[in-house]
Amino acid sequence: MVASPTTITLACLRDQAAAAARLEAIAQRTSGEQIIQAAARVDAILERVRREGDAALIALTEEFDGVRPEPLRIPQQELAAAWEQCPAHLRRALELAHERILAFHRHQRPSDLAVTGPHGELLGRRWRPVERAGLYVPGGRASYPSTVLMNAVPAKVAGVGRLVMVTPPGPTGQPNPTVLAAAHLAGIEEIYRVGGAQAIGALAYGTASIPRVDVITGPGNLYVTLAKKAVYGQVAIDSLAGPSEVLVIADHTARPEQVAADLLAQAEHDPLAAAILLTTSEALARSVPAAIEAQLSGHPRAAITRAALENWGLIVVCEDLDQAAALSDCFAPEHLELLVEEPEALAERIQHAGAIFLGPYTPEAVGDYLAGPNHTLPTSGTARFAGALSVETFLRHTSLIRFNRQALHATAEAVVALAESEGLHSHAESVRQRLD
Ligand code: HSO
Ligand code: ZN
Repeated sequence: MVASPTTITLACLRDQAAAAARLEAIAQRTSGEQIIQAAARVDAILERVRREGDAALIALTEEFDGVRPEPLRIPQQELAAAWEQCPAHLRRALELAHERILAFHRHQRPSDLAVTGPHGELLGRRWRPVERAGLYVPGGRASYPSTVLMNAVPAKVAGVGRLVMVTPPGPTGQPNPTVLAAAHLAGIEEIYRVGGAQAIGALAYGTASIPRVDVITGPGNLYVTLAKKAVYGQVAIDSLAGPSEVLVIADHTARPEQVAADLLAQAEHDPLAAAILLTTSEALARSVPAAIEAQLSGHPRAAITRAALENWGLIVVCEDLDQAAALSDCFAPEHLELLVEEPEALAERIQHAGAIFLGPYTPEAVGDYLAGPNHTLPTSGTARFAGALSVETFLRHTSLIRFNRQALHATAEAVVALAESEGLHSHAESVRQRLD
């Protein structure tokens, strides 16, 4: 145990078993009683949207957001005006981010497959975009223009025909103006002022105003996430996003101020955000808490940030980088920063992470905004089986099969044998009917 010189009770562990247990508790931080209660409320909201359509959206928005969302759809000229009114330096920043995200996602377009089988038959796979996609953008504290770009760009690159965005109105009735500006830049024309579980219900079932979509993406609070989970199957969803997390692996070459800033950059998102440091340097482990404290003084989001660090902050001193990599893999972090002498070599040893940021010049923030890869990443250990939001999220593939006479004759006996073994007479007959 290394004593923390700060008011922040960053648990600082040396004991690897204790560290693993603490990491497990951090990974589980959002499961519990609260979810069961929220899920029941979400079901009631979804049912109401399904029954009452637009009337439910208007009534629920008045109830939860305190404004009547009329008109429900934001007029086109308001989107253009939001772009015009956006300060020039911010417009340039959005344009740079948009360009870079677009360029990277264009490389993601998958190729169709056309394979020739042993008898000259065609076996293929063809990608097509979904017809309609729904993009959820949160309001309030987590209303991020960058998230608009990260969701809209892959949908556009995929070639989605109709892109519908929903976002809750602020107290004035207007959503966040920079969110609207980013939507305009990304070419989104259809935006409705509705948020929460009711917005997810509208996208899943359709109402008189809002079309039913094929896939819903975008982060949201617990209600939004539970609503996405509930409508999955009716529509596809990107993932069930939990609160954000970063895990930093650092050695003696890392600068404590930079490590502190990177941990704070995650913690400032949400009181439930997690920020973890695994280090081979005891000196670093000792100096980071003070650097955190220094950067927290006068911090505009100090309350959120402190809450996150107090509950979900952790520093672990590891024997070596292998041990750090193994602990990191157990956690399967959304964001993994490698602030070590040889980041590429360490990245090779990592199995599970949403995104890996290599070396001292790659703070997570560059990936959050404009590096190019998507910032919508698997959280809460789901990096074990999931990856970033991508162009494929908005595509689906169709198999293509064309047998010729020779291929059918060559395989007929096997098909008939399999069909008969399954007791499916007409399956066998459909092949026999085609033999000479
Ligand atoms: N780190 C967040 C994304 C974000 N950061 C948006 C700033 N704005 C979750 O990956
Ligand atoms: Zn961030």
